[in-house]
Amino acid sequence: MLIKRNPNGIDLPFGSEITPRAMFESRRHFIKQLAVGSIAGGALAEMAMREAFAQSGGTQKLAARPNPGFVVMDKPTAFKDATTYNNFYEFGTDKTDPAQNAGSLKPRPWTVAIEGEVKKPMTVDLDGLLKLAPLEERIYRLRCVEGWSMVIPWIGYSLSELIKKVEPTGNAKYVEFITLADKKQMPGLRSPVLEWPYVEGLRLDEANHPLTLLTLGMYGEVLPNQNGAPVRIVVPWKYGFKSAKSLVKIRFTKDQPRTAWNISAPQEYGFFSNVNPEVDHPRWSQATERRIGEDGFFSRKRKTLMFNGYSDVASLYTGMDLKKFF
Ligand SMILES: Nc1nc2c(c(=O)[nH]1)N[C@H]1C(S)=C(S)[C@@H](COP(=O)(O)O)O[C@H]1N2
Ligand SMILES: [Mo]
Repeated sequence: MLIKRNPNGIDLPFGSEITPRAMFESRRHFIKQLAVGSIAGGALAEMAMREAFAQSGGTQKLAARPNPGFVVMDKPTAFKDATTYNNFYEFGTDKTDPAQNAGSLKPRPWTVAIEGEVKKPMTVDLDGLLKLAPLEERIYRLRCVEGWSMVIPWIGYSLSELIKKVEPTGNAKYVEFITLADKKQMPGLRSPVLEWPYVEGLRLDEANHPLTLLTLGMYGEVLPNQNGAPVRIVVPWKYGFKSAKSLVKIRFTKDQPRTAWNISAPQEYGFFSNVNPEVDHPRWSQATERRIGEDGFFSRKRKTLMFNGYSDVASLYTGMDLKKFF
């Protein structure tokens, strides 16, 4: 694997579309402007935030071909909202914690081990993942079980592309997603809010559904740390907690994997976790949702849609009682 180190100390993949020089120049310009006092308060806050993202690696461009077959028509959430209102308990449980604390995550070098019930287990590094299949931009809704949602232009490719490379055996029925748990990089691990590492899982047919996205970027850039750098899963018809961030291992199994939220509160978070306005969470209704960025006094709540609007997936669940398998 070839790695170049740019002037800002961020590791860059060789040959990717990055202009460290321009980034460096604009930072110098920013510092000069600061010195002569020509930046107003609001702009300053905005630039300071961009600066923080630059340091966390979040401004590396990532080219992708838009895939119009996987685009919702809703207006995308502002980048600022999508990167400052997050759930990533490894960095704290407040919505603003991940943006504040995830600077300590080192997304390079990084490897993902693929193992278990497969004929061709492999360990792949980030450049390997970036080259495994053509990168696509897809605009997906993501709805958190807490009752808020976002619309994000993700970059990645169907997880099925990776699955076919490792050739699951006839025993493989489920896929387990295991994420990084490193106390040195993740201050939230000191708290026992969840069992670490954060683990999620899908049935193999769900994992192979074309919507299930192996995700390496968003908004034309690599994933910001707080959004699950350098690689996560996005399963748009399921509650957000299924979309595990900062993946280090993908394991194919015979049995249904234990999952972090199911372990912590099985009566509240089932294995399937399909978005379903008809099945309430024991402590609140799931009928409506708040779109992040539309939180004004007059903004109405949106109706939550079955499978988050991705009705094509219904065929995965024919004959199943979705009230029982919530
Ligand atoms: N490793 C890890 N992945 C995670 C979480 C987490 O705490 N740790 N939170 C989940 C939850 S509850 C949601 S709603 C989404 C939020 O993703 P986003 O912040 O990128 O929008 O990430 C999911 N993936
Ligand atoms: Mo969530």
